[in-house]
Amino acid sequence: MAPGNAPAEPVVDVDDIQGNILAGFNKDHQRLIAIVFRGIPAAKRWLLRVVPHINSTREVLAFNTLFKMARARRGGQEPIGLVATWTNIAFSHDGIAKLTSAAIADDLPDPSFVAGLTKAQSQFLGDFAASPQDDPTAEWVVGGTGHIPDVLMIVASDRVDQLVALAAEIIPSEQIDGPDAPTVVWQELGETRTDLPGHEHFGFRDGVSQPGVFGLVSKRPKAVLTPRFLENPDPTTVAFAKPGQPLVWPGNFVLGYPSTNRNDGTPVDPAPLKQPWFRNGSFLVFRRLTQDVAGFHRFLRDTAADLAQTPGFTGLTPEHLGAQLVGRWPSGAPISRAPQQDDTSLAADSLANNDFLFGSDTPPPDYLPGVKHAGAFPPAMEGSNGPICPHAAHIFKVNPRDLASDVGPDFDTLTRRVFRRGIPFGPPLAQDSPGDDGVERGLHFICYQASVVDQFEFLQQHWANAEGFPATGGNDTIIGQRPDRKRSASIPPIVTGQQGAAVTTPTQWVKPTGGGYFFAPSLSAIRNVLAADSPAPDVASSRAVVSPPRRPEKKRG
Ligand code: N7H
Repeated sequence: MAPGNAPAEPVVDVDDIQGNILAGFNKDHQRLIAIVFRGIPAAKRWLLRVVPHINSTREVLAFNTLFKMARARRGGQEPIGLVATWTNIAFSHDGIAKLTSAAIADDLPDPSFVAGLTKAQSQFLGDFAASPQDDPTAEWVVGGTGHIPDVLMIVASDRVDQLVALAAEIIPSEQIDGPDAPTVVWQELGETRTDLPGHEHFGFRDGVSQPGVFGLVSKRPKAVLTPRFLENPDPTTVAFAKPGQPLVWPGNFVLGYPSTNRNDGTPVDPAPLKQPWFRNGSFLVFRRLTQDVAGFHRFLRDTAADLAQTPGFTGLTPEHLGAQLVGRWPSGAPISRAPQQDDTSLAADSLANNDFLFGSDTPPPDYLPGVKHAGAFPPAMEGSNGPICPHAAHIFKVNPRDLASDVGPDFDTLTRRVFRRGIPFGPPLAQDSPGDDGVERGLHFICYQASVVDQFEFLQQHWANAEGFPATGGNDTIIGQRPDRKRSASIPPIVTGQQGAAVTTPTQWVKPTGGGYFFAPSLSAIRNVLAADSPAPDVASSRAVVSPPRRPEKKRG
């Protein structure tokens, strides 16, 4: 975008926004803790005790920058001893209603958050139940009907011992917070795979594609939140931070900032918030998704063996079919740039592994002066040789990139982007396992957005579940859900000039087994509104109730 034409980027309040939203903890160990309030005064006392531990965007950004610098100087080796342990917190509608009032909680600008991830909302997402009348959340381990937690806490660390120590200090305790202290109703540790770090249980690298955000971390014009590597000379097209990483206005992730116009990408002023303290908050969607790893790989083996007998798919391997269903190879290399086989060097290059378009050939990136880049990989030729990536592939279904979707141009797709902060749970299935080992495993899917309705729910219900949206080509066979559980995907041939094929899955390998909709408020909102007005301890306790002294708060801009 030419400097003269570029709209001014807002200063984002990185001291007030929780750190996992825009910066991302990105830790190897992450525990989710669901909490229910009993007495409200005790809940507020506990919250006040926890506030100093909740990490801001500035803290997480600073650590992530330091870590990347140290790792780069060591040729990619992880710096020893540079560890951090973080916490963030989010509240369900019920949790906010209890700490304020039902009317105030109803003021939050998202009907699905207000409704909660209840039976009706879960049915809307296509979650499976034995019959249409049954409640799909009935068997959930967390968040099912009648069991919605008030709080979801995230404690994440590079070291599990430090995670355990911090969690022990900050979870509610009757000794510290009084006999009516909130109760932990569920908790579970997510961990990066030790056998394949950074990969989810099906074997694919995760966390490769995240949006960039317009915005500054201070009034200095070059202090950008998302580092910039590219020139953006044409203000009428989507602007990119890195190749394939579009810039989205911060109001699509955090309340109270300009958001992206779905027709032309220009910034739209934020709608007035009914409560000023909603500013700097973000909606968190949590889905505990169990994965049938053996079932997925059995399907790939059987289907690839069948298809390999046909002229369009001669030599098709299970790995190649998996790459077509995801849109990336296990390493993370996009099939649009590596159509025939995995390319681990391409996958490892963060300036190349997202540099692909679906609607046209991808032009060479226009780097800013001084940016070092390898750039020796073949470009994606989806325009001339495509479609290479099936339109049913998971990464196409949830982000059709430059290709206009059923609801609008590429600018509209920007408004659907979310920040994903998930991590696997459960042990990996042994590579040589002949079948399922009966152990539960899956993904703690977490994403942040400014609208659950227009972002997470839209991606899941309108695109992933559908056969014909965002473009014709079938269902998302990874996360799409249908009442009969069968999903179909059209796969382009891997042999030029031959026919493609349609594959149909017999079952659903990813199943929701828990979850909820939450609001991650700003630090000042937690301290000054949600934890405020704590009266003296409600119930006499034999031990002193430790409550930090209250100090007058500075007003934030
Ligand atoms: Fe997905 N997988 O292993 O196949 N996802 N996902 N996801 N996902 C992505 O780009 C996976 C789920 C998105 O910008 C990759 O990080 C699995 C839900 C989005 O190109 C892989 C599960 C939703 C993207 C997976 C799961 C999304 C994305 C590629 C469940 C939202 C970015 C690596 C168990 C409704 C797309 C990467 C882009 C990428 C997998 C869930 C959304 C490998 C196994 C529920 C927006």
